[in-house]
Amino acid sequence: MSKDKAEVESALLRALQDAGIDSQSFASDRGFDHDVVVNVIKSLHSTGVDMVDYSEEASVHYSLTEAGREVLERGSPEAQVRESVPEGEDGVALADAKVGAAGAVWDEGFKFAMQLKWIRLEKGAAPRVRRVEGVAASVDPIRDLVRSVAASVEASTEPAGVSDKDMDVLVKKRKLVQVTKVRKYVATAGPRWALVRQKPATDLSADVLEAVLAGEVRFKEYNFETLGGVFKVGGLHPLLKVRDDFKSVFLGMGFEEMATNKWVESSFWNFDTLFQPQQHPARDAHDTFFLERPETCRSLPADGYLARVKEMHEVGGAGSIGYRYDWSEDEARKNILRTHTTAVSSRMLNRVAREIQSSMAPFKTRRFFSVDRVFRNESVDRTHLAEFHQIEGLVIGMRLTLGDLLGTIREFFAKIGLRQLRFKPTFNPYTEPSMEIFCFHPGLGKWVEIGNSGMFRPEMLGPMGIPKDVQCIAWGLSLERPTMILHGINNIRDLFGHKVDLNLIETNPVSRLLA
Ligand code: FB9
Repeated sequence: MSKDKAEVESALLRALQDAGIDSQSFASDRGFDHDVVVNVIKSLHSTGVDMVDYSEEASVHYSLTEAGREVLERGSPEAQVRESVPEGEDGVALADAKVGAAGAVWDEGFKFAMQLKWIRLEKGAAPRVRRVEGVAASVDPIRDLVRSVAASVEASTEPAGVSDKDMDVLVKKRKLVQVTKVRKYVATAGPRWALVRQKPATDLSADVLEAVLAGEVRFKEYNFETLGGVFKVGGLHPLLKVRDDFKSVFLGMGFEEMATNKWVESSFWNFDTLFQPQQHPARDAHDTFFLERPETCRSLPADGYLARVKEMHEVGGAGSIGYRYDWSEDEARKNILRTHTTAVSSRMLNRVAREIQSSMAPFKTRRFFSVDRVFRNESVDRTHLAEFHQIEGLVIGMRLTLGDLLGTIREFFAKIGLRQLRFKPTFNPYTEPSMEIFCFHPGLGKWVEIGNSGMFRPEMLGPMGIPKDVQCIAWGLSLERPTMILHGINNIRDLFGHKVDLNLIETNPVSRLLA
């Protein structure tokens, strides 16, 4: 505490021993800064141990203007005019009086002196001014009330015995006194007043507890209104928050998360196992990022699966006529950045097929999901970059139908509040039937495409060895689109990339899909 503040506090606590104080008088009597006095009063009150009580009052302070000081020094203009008129019948010529001792204040003083009947004017060819003698008690000697009020104001900022009406004239009409509105604090000793500040107890120890029980100390009151500290900490990127929400939805529906840490994938898993022909335009360098190093994948399956995939592409099987072309293993070995997480789904399904074949137990439905980055060598625009996060869900089970796919999709999107859905037939190389998913977005007031879906083809599941009565339904969407809509972001560069506004990443209340 600064010396001034400590001195004020000590003087204040001593003063309160005898009586209450008002901050204005206390400060002016002791030459303290009024703001410091007020701070000390409030600080003692907020110690939480009732040392000092106070109330706040609005009051008015009067002080003399420059003209008021002139009056205090020389008397009011009317008194000066009266004094400038000589005693006796002759008085003085008006013309002489105007330039006499009261010349500087003649106009104002003459008017008031006439009103007070301190002087009288004898008109004529040569007007003269005479004193009025002995007519009223105020006249001889005159009682210069204006000067006496000025003296009262000089003596106290709140002069007693001056009527509001008189003060109003001096303030508004004659501009001899000015008014300052001030707030004053009337302080009194609280129930736990002491000459020295009492610190409330904030720690809990045996000694403190003993002192509290003895009534010597009190615990500091909890302040439930106080705000917690704002800590500048890192924040989750909105995409990751929405990713968490979708993961929660999947986990809540009994889905297991697939491992998605292979961003570099072989064309075999990304395309061939999905029955996507090697001439498909999506496999062209204009749509896919091919790696230079390592250009090819060395570890393709050696358990006959590759041969079955090759056969399915070339001659078909399981009711399919295949694509009737010479399937190239070299093409399949080309390394790429995966273009969809369906490559991950394909690896997982192949593993499930191995489990089915190696287990005698009846097959139980399995549910898997993935959320991770995928890469497309496409032209970028306001809403598309060369990469995005794909969300994919799949269910593999006995005799699943399109109805199961529709129902699962409805259940999934309902959990993020999208219930008004429509399905539109479409084509995917690896699913049949396939459907685009639309929802009517109340916020946007229009139908929005929210994903794609389908039943994996037998040409995909067959070479894996998945039994014919086991089907697999799947759907996918992106992470960026819902996140951009949630944040009202129109340009994906405001969400993802080096131009992102970091404030978006810190505290942003909007960024959850789920309540
Ligand atoms: O996410 C997409 N749209 C979307 C999703 C949610 C959403 O929520 C808002 C709160 C309301 C809003 C919009 N789409 C898919 C549709 C379009 O945005 C589309 O223009 C962009 N698509 C991406 C691919 O485009 C290069 C989104 C991405 C996409 C498309 C298809 C799949 C996954 C992602 C798939 C699949 C699939 C199909 C069958 C079997 C397995 C996977």
